[in-house]
Amino acid sequence: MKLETSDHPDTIAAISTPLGEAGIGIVRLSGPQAETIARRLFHPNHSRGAWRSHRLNLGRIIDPDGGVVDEVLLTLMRGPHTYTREDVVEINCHSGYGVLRRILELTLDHGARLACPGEFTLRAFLSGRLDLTQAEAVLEVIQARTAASLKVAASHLEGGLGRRLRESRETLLDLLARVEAALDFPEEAEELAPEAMAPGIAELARGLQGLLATYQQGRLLREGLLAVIAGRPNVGKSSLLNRLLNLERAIVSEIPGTTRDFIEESITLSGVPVRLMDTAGLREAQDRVEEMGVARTRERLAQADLILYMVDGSQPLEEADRLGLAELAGRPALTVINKIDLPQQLSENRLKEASPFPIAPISALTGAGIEELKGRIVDLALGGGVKTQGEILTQARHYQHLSRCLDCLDQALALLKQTPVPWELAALELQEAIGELGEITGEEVGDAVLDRIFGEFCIGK
Ligand SMILES: Nc1nc2c(ncn2[C@@H]2O[C@H](COP(=O)(O)OP(=O)(O)OP(=O)(O)O)[C@@H](O)[C@H]2O)c(=O)[nH]1
Ligand SMILES: [Mg+2]
Repeated sequence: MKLETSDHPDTIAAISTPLGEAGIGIVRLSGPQAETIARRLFHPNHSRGAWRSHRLNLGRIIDPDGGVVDEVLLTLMRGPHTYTREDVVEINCHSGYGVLRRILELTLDHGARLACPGEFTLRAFLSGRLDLTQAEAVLEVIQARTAASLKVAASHLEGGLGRRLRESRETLLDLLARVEAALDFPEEAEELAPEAMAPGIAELARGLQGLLATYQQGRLLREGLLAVIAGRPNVGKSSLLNRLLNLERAIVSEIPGTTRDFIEESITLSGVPVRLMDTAGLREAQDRVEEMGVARTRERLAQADLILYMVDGSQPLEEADRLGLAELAGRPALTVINKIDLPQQLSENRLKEASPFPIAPISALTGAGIEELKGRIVDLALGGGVKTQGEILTQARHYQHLSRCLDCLDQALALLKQTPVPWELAALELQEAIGELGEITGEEVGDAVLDRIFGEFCIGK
């Protein structure tokens, strides 16, 4: 995508709704020619007041080759009170491949250019209507799959995160200005007291550290949590998957080694999207296919945000379980004792010796303990409850820049402790910290980064 910096941008057009059969589809135009193009195509049913801004008009799109294309509702929105701050036209037509394509074609014939992915939102960013965190939040809102992730995305779209980071950036800019002034006028440098400056930086860093710590939860809210069910064959892994899905999704049988590949399905627990994975039972494989299945289980275990290690309560703990649990040490995991409806052979004490993880007793057959298990999955993954209040980081890009910003602030604080204080170096660290925050909000961001961010959008957004 080429970023336009000229004073005479093109007028862009795109189909903004999914291309398919439905009640309504929308073709959107933005740019200086939007109204001119609309006037050529659209014949209002009532000419009086038809071209007033921000009004809905009933009329028809006329094909220059003859005939009516569709009856539509057209809205002309003159800038700057629009999504892009440019003139915007939205044509609500019937949604069908033929209709949408033809109307788009006609706008292009009359001088519009097909929009690049995310170009409407890019224009909203370039015109200053949205900061970069808000522009990214547009995609986040669209992709949100649960009420909780939508709430966080919507608050980003409101601009709370951007505001908070801009305030921090302003504070750092003030500090930097004081250091630089003193460097430019060395006679005043003595007035620079590191003791006066360090507490402010430390406090700012503490606040940003708190924000950084929200990323673990934010990422899970946005991307979902990968929970992998693992354990020896026949302990009831597939039965648990089915129970949590309320669906006979995976084959369950009394023959050990039934599941040979992994099976992934999505559920929502307390507003958190969970990708739930059933895997092939862990044991010495009996043939090539099972061997491949077990290798896949190990791969998925390495990627898991949470492991549900299942043991069979109606059997004594096996050496293989002890080894399996030991292997998981240090990982986020839960030991699930299944089949508690049967007479129990498993000694909880021995299990506790072998398992450093919290223990959840269930019966996948009767459903006992399943609600408690659901609660514990969410608690463990999020470290206690879902937080949707306050600012939460959800994007890897933001996390990286904020981490780097904090590294620079740490460096700056270390420099302030030296005598004499190497002020030039401290100024450089502050500058870099400011730059990292500016990358997040978009105040200091390169075209390549914008290309990457907006390239993820669909055309028409
Ligand atoms: N009594 C009882 N039987 C269960 C329970 N959960 C599963 N089973 C039975 O245990 C057997 C194995 O269940 P699966 O869900 O196929 O076990 P799995 O761990 O997926 O086995 P593999 O795919 O071979 O690794 C089946 O006969 C199930 O009906 C339970 O809670 N109670
Ligand atoms: Mg299975």
